[in-house]
Amino acid sequence: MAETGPTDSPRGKETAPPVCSPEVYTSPPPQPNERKPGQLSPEQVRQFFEEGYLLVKDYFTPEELQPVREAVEELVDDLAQRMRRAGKITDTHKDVGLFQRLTLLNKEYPGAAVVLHKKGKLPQAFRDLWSHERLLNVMEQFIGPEIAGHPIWNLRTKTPRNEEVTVPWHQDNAYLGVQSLGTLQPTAWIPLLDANKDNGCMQVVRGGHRKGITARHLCCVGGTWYVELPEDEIENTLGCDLKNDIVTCEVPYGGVLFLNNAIPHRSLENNTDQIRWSLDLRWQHPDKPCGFEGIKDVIPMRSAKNPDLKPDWEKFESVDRTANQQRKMNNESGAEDEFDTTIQGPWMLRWEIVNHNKHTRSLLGEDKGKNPIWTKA
Ligand SMILES: O=C(O)CCC(=O)C(=O)O
Ligand SMILES: [Fe+2]
Repeated sequence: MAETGPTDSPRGKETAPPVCSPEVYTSPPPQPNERKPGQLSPEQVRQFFEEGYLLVKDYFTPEELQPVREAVEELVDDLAQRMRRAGKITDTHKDVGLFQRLTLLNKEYPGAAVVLHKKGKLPQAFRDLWSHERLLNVMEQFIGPEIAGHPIWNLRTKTPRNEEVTVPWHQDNAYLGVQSLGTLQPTAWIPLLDANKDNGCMQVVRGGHRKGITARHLCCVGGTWYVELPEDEIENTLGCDLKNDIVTCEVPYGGVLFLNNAIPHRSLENNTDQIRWSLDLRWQHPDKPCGFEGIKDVIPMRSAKNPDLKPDWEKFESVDRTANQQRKMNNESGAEDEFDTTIQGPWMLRWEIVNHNKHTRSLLGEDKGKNPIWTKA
């Protein structure tokens, strides 16, 4: 397990990087002997571990992703109807298509995009994609034959010019507890349309994972719940050269961007009039710490030891991840309100809070005595 840095830091705040675990992020496991559908070439596996990311175009056909688009359409429709019933909006914009409807809902009820992002419901099409045989064959190449889904997965509701869905520089490890520093947790980032620099595709800092350090992040950016990895940390602590190492990852529809959990990345602003929908799904070895202990467990998906294993979706879905995060942060009322537009999570305890907003302020609520590990920043 990873240790934190100096012990004289305020409890719950990390002021120095934890010890390094470079080999976790840079060493592939023994590769499978059999050829299986969707597997990557040895060169692609090498790139994932050496550069910290891998872009694969044409991984899915449009037909394979169509059910995912339809499931998102249904989620938006369901949200619109619930908001109208609750008197939050008057027009559900029923006839507006997938790439615009949520923007209109968000105009009438600012935060609708956040409410949907928080929802965390897994329609069948999302389950099928996450446990897709070809993706699990890739995960076997990255983490070995024991594979579980990580509790943090997201539907990104990236409406145009919306700070709340523009994610600043970070390492995914920064959103988790220090105990998972020794766990490789690859992400598949899958857009539901062509993602490009105009509609807010991802950028990565090539090689920023190699030291296996989670550098010092700050909390929280602007009016959001996001932590930020300052650029000087990326250069000085992670040893990257931002002039040369930033890679803009335009991913065509059907493509997948694989990300290592220690690589710095961000998403650009969406300057178009279309919503840049994407899903990010994560996996890890089922027995290793996931960094989200006490909030939600991993979901085992495939096991060489137990070839009959099937994901237990009902059990996984019975735990509301976001509401649990909020409860842990003493925001009981936010957890109960289905239209609450704030997000709180354990990362707010881990990093120094240099900017307060509505998301962090709830931590200062009446109930803070219940949360003795939190110290006012
Ligand atoms: O899609 C985005 O805007 C951010 C995605 C991200 O940070 C991730 O997949 O880890
Ligand atoms: Fe991320």
